[in-house]
Amino acid sequence: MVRLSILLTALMLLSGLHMTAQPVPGRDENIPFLVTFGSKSETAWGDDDFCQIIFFSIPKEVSTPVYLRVFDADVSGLNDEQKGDWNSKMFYGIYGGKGACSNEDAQKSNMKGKYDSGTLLATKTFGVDAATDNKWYTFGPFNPSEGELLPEFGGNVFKFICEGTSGDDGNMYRLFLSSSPTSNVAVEGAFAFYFKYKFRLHDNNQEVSHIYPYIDKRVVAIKQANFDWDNDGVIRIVSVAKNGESMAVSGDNVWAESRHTVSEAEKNTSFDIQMIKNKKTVIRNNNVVMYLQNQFGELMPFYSVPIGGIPKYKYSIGVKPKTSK
Ligand SMILES: [Ca+2]
Ligand SMILES: [Ca+2]
Ligand SMILES: [Ca+2]
Repeated sequence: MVRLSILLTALMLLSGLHMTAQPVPGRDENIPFLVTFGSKSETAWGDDDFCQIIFFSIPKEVSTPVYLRVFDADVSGLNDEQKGDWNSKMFYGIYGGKGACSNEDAQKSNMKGKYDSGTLLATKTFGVDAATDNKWYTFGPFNPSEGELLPEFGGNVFKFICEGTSGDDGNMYRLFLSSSPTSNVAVEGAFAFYFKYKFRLHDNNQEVSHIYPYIDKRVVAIKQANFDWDNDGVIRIVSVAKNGESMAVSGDNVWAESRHTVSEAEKNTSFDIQMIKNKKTVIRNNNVVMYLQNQFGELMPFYSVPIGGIPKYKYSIGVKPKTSK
C-alpha cells in the first residue's frame, strides 16, 4: 500500500506526456531496438534468458480500442541478427486480466514461476516471414478493460512477452501502443514500463542511450546489474545530485553489478542512466541486458518517458548532498 501511494503521486507527473510515451524503446531513450534471442542461442550474443517482458498502462478513462503494434516481428531479412541459417521462432503474447502484472513472478529478472500470468488475449509465433520484415504488425483490437486494473500502475495494464522458443538468431523489434490498427497514433495518457530491459546499442559510437528509473521516496540505494556489455564505454548516472557517477560495466558474457546510494534530494525524481559508447573502438551489434534493484531487492521499473522530466544536475545539491536516513 505504501508503494501504491508513491506510484500514484509519480504517475500524476506523467499526465501531459502524451505523444512521447507510446513507443518502446522510448523517444528519449535513444535505443535502436529491443532484443530477444532464440532459445538455443549462446548467451555471449547478448541475451541471458531469451525472454522480454514489457508492460503498457492505459488510463482507466480510456474506453476506445487499443492496438499493440510490433515493428519487424519476423526473425529474418533486415534488422535481425543471423547465426547460420535463419531457424529461430519467436512467441509473442499479449496478456491482461487478473495477475498479468500484479503477479510478482512477472516483475522479476528471471523466467521462473508464473511470469506469463494473466489471461492470454492474443498470440502469434514468427520466424522467417517476408510479410513482416521491416514492417509493422498489429495485435488487437483490445478493449482497455481487458487489461489488469492497477491504479498504482496508472490504469489498465497489459503485458507483452516476446520469448524465443527455438533457434539461435537474434530478434530485433520495436513496439508502439496505438489507437489505430494501421498507423502509430498515441493513446492519450498511456505509457510503458519494464523491470528488465534487453536491447541493442547503436553502432555509431557518438550516440548516447538512456534509461530512466524513478526513485521513489523509499529508495535509499540501488543495485544495478548489466550483462554482456562487452566493455563498450561507460555507464553513468546523472541526477539532481550526481554529475556522472560511474556504474560498473560488464565484459563479454558476464554480469557486472554496482551499488549506488540515493540522497534525500534525489527522492521522487528520475535518474538519467547514460550509456556512452567506447569512443576508441567501434563495437557493432552490441546487445545488452540491464535491471535495477532497490535496497529491498525489488526490481525497479524503468519508464518509457522520464517521470518529472529528464533530471538536470544541480551544482548546489551535488556539492552538499544531504545524507539519507
Ligand atoms: Ca540460426
Ligand atoms: Ca527482420
Ligand atoms: Ca553484448
